Amino acid sequence: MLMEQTMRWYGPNDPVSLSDIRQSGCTGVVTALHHIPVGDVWPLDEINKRKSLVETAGMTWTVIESLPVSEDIKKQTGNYKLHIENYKQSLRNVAKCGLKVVTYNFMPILDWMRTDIYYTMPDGSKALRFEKSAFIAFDVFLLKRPGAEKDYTPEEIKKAEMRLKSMTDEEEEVLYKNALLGLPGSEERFTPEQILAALKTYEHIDAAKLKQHLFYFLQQVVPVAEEAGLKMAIHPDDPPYPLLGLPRIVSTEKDANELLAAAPSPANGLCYCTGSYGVRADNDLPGMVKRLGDYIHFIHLRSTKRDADGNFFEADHLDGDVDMYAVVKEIVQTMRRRNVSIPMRPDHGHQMLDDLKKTTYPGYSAIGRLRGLAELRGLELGIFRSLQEK
Ligand code: DNO
Repeated sequence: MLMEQTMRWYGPNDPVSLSDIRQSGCTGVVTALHHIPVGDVWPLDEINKRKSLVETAGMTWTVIESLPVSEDIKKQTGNYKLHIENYKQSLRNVAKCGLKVVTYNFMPILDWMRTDIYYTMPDGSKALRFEKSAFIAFDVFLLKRPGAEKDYTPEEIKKAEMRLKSMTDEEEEVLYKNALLGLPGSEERFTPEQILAALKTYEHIDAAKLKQHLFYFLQQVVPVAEEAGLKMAIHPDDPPYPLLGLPRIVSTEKDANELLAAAPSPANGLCYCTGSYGVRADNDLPGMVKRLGDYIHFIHLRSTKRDADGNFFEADHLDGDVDMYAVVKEIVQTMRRRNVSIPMRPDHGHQMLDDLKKTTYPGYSAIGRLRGLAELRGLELGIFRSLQEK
């Protein structure tokens, strides 16, 4: 059994069409109702509408990414009880429409964070990159987050200051914009005032507290998911460490084990993202598949390349620090043992060829993802066949 090949589709406004996704060899589509406000119930008719768009294009809506968790739920403030009830209802609704896997994350305020979304690779394609000094420059000197200096060493701050001085006004503006990019699927950016105000609301929430909130959320929603026959798949933090003073609690194998233990159920599982977990050298990626394989319900394959200064960029899918051969081999063995096909998507891709002229969601141009998918597909088939022959 091979992984089910899917790609993310941001919906009818996505410049990458369903037909593009189908031509790349996918049988499944990963999408979400980005237009429904976070915290509201996903109505049956909206879910069915999206489902039939995907089916008319000859594919299946395999995974929801994401059914987002509201800030109130993460902080246990305001309307969080109502939002949890709404989340349960959304779960029942998506299950009624025949969906099976629900991805979400528990990252406060921000989802992924990069300082550069057009980092030029030696071959001329563009990649996403996180540059530590640029990020510190943003945090300390542009955003001027109160207390930010405490999170860095004096050397780091000095370096960030020099980095900022080396930037043209235009580069500074671009850094500012990238760092304030909103959630995936939205074209909105936070204003500095909004982000500072949002950060303030987390002042009293440390990692231990945020974990309690996640565990409470899971204890509430997982039984509903289980009863409805769904699998929940939590996406890890990207990058997998605290940012802007915010706690991040899904960054390591230990974190994953804890959240699984907090609400034991076949419905409580993981979205295994090699690009996110892989930014930490202390995450043993193939080992995580081996040990957590029973709980992996969705897979994002992508590789990053780190350097000694804490920077990383998104490498080609089979390049970088992720040992993709070892990871895919473990996945093939896990699926064989479990007798299931786990949905996979090539996560991100370089902007390349014709796509360099187009505007797409950062990381989600068609051709770069197609290249990644094609390479991963070949790698998997090679491993699968050679294991069969043994
Ligand atoms: C990045 C994505 C994440 C992911 C969410 C899931 O491109 O992998 O933004 O969709 O964190 O909730």
